[in-house]
Amino acid sequence: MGADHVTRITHRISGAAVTAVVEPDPGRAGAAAATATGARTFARLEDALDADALDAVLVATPGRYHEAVLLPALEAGLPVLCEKPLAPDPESSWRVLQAEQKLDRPHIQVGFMRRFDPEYQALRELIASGDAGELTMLRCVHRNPAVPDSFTQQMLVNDSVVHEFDVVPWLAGSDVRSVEVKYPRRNRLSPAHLREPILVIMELANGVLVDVELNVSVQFGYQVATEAVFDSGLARIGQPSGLQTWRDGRFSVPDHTSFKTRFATAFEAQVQRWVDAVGRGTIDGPNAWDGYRVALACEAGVKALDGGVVPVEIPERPAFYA
Ligand code: ISE
Repeated sequence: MGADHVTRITHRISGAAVTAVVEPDPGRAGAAAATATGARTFARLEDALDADALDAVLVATPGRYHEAVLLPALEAGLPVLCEKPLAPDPESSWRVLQAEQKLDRPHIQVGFMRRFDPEYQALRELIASGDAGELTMLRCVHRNPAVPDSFTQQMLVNDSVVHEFDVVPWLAGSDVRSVEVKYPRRNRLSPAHLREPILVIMELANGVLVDVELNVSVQFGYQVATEAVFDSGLARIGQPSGLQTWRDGRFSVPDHTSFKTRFATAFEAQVQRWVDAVGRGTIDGPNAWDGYRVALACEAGVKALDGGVVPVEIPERPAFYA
């Protein structure tokens, strides 16, 4: 993701340039910096801060390293776009919130890029308009072609369903109240240590019921789609689209094979709006409080992998994030 963002900022985003790549592996740092003219490389964020080499930070390390870079970035008073998750658990996310609240205003935007996807935005508008009546259910699918061996059972929730834990409350205008996980028959093509697919069931505070099929070994492609069920209608987003062809007795429509293309528009809009917001001294997207709420839902989701319906209790939002 880091290298991807360097290319994006260098070639497609206006109003920002990559001035420093912070990466402990010198080979990877050099390769990423080579795509951005004039970018310097540093092994540690602290070194880049000492060299006064940046005025905003995009964090794309694995989630377990986020706190270690967010804290010095906040101490330096820099605006941050932090890839999801904010931090891997509610405790570390809370520490980040505490550090941020020493500043005059929120400085962290969290990279839940689905909120910038035009189809998700259209669905949210339809739900809010009430034109199809009240929303009753959301039926979500989240399918990856394959995952590396390093992908753990907990990552099904913390790395993948984490997106639904953000975008579902944003769509439905209501928080997650409980999480349950059901296991269908295992996919024999899953890595040996994974038990998946899983069916995640969320109950929202407003009574909307949500199911998410999370399936990370489907082989054929990358699909993220949602069907919204209303009193008087249905809406669907994320279906395969593009050039339809009829050839050799077959009808076909292209589908994605990676989140990088499925959400290309969303990633670009997210980074451009963050850059524009930094220019105005603000953020423009999900904040650290959203990241914290998602961390609470993920914690419940990980517990639910072992069975039962696990409640999610969200404390009152600090006025700082109003
Ligand atoms: C990955 O880290 C992402 O963020 C993708 O959006 C998600 O679909 C995938 O499951 C994750 O592993």
